[in-house]
Amino acid sequence: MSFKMTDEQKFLFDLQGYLRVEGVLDDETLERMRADMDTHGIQNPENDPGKSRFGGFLSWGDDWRALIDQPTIMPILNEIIGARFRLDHAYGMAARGDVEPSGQGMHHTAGMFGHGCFYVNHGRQMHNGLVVVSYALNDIPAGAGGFCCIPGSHKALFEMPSKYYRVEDNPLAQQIPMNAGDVVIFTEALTHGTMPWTLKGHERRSALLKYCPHYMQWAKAPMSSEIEGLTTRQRQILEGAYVWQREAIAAD
Ligand SMILES: O=C(O)CCC(=O)C(=O)O
Repeated sequence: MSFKMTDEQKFLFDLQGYLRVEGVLDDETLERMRADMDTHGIQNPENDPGKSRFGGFLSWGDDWRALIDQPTIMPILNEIIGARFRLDHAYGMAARGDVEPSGQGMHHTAGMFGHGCFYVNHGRQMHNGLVVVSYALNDIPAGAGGFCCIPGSHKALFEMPSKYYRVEDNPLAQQIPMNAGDVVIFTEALTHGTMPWTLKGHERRSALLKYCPHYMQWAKAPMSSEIEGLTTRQRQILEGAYVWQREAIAAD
């Protein structure tokens, strides 16, 4: 990789289980991507995380495919997953506040090693199972809802009492505000969920790309790498899980 995750980013990701990176996508790109969502009929989404998901966006154009190997994010994936990271699956989330509010309960904990959710350190090297890169395509103001987590829970050693799995009335759950164009990267080992979206007339619009080590597959099947317009490197990142003679992802 041509540039590296900074020491401060490493400290924060290790400490919190997530990292916010500001200003990854510029305004013109965001404008085009939101227009693509409108063109593809991502309208009137429900405020239910299960029903507000959309897929297929890697076929929508270069702006979307560029998320696969986004230059600011690649060095971070390289550090926290390893040089042979792969994209396992991807979906978008859209939510409105003028329909029945509904959140998605907290899920996953540090102890789920066998399920692909893990966070461990060997010396000063972090290792992760599934890692989520979530792009805010619209502003996510403080208190609006959306992604929330219990910072530091990816290292919890003891079983979490069930009351801390609630997204509401949970003193440990923190919503993570973001500006359009910011990214939050988090390990799935972090206890996290979705707070109900409360803003009327302003949608949550996010794209979530989920990566994992080259030896692991989370989804039932790998994503198709037969999508038109993919670069050689993007195709490589979409390859299925295998180990023998797996090549490292090139920086450029
Ligand atoms: O972004 C969100 O609202 C939460 C996403 C989530 O729960 C997940 O990626 O597993």
